[in-house]
Amino acid sequence: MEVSDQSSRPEHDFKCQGTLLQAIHRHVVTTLGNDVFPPRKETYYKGLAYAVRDRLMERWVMAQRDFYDQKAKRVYYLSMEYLPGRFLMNYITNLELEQEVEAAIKDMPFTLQALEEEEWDAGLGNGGLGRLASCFMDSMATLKIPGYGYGLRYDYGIFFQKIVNGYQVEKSDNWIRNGFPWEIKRTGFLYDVNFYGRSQAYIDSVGETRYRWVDTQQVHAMACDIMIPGYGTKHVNNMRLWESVSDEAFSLTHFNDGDYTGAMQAKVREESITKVLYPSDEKAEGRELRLKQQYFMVAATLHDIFRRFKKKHGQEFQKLPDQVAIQLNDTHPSIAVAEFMRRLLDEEMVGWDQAWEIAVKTFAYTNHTVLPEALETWPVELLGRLLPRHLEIIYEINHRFLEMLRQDFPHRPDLQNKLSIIKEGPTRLVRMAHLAIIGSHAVNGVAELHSRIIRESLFRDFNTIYPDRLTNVTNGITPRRWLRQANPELSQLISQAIGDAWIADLDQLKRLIPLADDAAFQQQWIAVKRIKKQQLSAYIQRKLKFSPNPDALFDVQVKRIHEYKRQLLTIMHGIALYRRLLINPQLDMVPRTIILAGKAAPAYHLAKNIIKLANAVAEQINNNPICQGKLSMAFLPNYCISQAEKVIPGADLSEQISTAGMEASGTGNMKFALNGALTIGTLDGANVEIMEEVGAENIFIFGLTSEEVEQWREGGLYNPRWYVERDEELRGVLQMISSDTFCPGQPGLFEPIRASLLERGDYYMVIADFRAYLDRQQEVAETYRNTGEWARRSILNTANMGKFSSDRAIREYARNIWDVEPLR
Ligand code: HBZ
Ligand code: IMP
Repeated sequence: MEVSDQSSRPEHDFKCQGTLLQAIHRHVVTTLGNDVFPPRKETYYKGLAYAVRDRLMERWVMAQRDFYDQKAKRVYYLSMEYLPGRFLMNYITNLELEQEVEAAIKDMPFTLQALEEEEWDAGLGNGGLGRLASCFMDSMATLKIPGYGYGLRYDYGIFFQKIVNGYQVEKSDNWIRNGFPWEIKRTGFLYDVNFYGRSQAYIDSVGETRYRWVDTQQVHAMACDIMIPGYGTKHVNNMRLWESVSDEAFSLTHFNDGDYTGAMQAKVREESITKVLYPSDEKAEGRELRLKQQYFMVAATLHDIFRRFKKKHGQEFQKLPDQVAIQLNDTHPSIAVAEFMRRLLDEEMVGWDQAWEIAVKTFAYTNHTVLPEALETWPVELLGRLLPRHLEIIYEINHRFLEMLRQDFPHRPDLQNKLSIIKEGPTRLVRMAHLAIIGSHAVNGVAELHSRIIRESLFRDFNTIYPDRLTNVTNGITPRRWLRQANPELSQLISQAIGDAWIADLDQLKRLIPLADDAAFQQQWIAVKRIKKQQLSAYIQRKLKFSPNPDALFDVQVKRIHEYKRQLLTIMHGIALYRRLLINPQLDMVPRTIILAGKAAPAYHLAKNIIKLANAVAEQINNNPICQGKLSMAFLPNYCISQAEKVIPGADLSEQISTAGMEASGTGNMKFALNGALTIGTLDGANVEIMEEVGAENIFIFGLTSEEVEQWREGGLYNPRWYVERDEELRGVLQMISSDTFCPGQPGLFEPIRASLLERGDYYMVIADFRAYLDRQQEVAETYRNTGEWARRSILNTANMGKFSSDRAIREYARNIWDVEPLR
């Protein structure tokens, strides 16, 4: 199908306008079937959502035309997870509609903020990896890069966390229950996705052996589109999430047999592929349904990519790498390498060598973790049963790869086993990271330190054989959501001082540097922080029924709960302060509120035990009169994007205290510093680069370095008991954890925590860093007493965050990995 060329198309051949209020009313009445009177929050939220969406739709169609007209190279970001959070304010911010919206609803009995609260977060991801994908969507659109985000539209996103009696309880997250006004469902637009069956060889018309995949079972993929507007541009990108729908033709045979319930069961089975997001981060999920999800996303996406390519370029597949870049967000979508080969070999009849060259030029892979338990492998048996043709292709890729090693590295026979895609053993495994590395022209880590660890240790031998393939792109965050939108008060202060160009060019924040020493500006800065702390305190009041004093130091750690992230250290510090007060109730200390939030993977028992400990300690501290006005602690339930937007701007101190070498990058660290929090952190992930940007004197660094951690582990040099014997306070804290101080009537409740530290070797070296951490915290408190000095450092943190804009990260991907240019 050819679309008429641009010369025959009128410049602006459609108009969908009118005032915003008219549009809201029209949607309330005609789309939602409601009366505009009396105005109800829920219907006005939706009416406004549709009205705002309309404004975008027109731009979106124009942008899509531009892609084709300019024959632009397109970027496809493949990710099993996205965490976009709420859309309403994002659209309003990026369309710069704030004032128009305020004017439209000025006579309503509710505020824009109240309407915003009507929206349920789209929580289609676990944590950093998913949120990074969403920040990248925002930056690609802002930079006018023709980019698509492809993923899955899970019916149930990351579970809703309740805290019941101090324990995490998971509730299903039925996020679309009240409808989702931002998506456009392409109900008539379905692709088949195949599973199972077998590979069949045949001789084609020119006498070549070819293969086809037969006797498969089919599921359909339906496209659901969400528009992604850029800031300060009319450019709009698309995020396409696939939903699985059942094959009615398949079920029809059952209906004809009169087996109504059998047919319904088949329908339910098929629809279940996109039913729910797997809730574990940093741990590979070995279940068949997870591999099905991955292949389902990949197969539908590549179908779309090939369709779009062929529409303009027919069978000229040698042009594919000039027209298409595919980025794999971790190994989760890496079966795409095999599917891409299958399409070229079996469906487009391209020869192996040419197909492989095209594949490698097209793919790139981002690694987000060094944790061994997170590196995905699939049993050969499972992959071969679900995707028999793909296993054959993987074998062939591996065979040729190992042959290349034999020829080019004859003196390194060890590489055969180490680098093979197949890991031999009682259960033979397919190593997805190896497939992704071999099938990509670029592999990147997400912070300098992480990329160095990848090159020198995790993928060291790959770095030897492909010396230019492993590279770095340090992560970034979008300043639109994480400053402009989450902190309008600070944004306004900054814009008053230096103009608003920083929103699209974050390096402009450097112009705040001279103001860091300006006493009047410091006062304004402190006043804004105080407002954000008051708002956070009110939020805590709503959630937990107590409101921390906004003059206390707000000490915050919010992220997924993980041993390597060491929430335990934060809790142990809280216990140590509490213990000091128990020993000396008159102690003069800087008032502090410790705020924690985060979800634990449902099967991660120790992480859930840590949540219980946090809640138990908080309850005692908050109810003990000696802590009044000096120390309080809050564990906020259900950490999610919209909660992060409330918590981060209210933080004074940002805790980024992972064991060095374990956190690939972190992006929360960037969000806090951008909002003027000072960081207490280890030399891990992007903290290292944050220190370089803000200066070592404006950040509180402590603890072992990644080199030390590695040496100590390898040499078996580390003995936590050595520290315990020498540190009376540490002993006291551990004693309080392992006694029934925080679990009266349930002795032994926190024994697993004590055992992990003292019996099982303290793998994450909590004990080793305890003293250094407490000393640094003491220094934090002393610094906080000096309000002017604290404000100065806070301003300098914000001022030096330019590097951590996801716009910078996307420019690096575009230039160094994708070779794409922004649209004209
Ligand atoms: O990706 C995170 C890293 O831990 C963090 O350091 C980094 O900043 C961020 C963005 O690069 N990784 C994750 O969030 N990983 C997951 O959420 C995950 C989800 C499913 C899995 C494995 C990992 O099967
Ligand atoms: P798709 O994502 O390739 O299906 O295209 C999305 C939109 O781009 C379509 O709905 C059209 O608005 C526009 N479009 C599709 N094909 C062409 C073309 O060949 N030239 C110009 N615009 C096109």
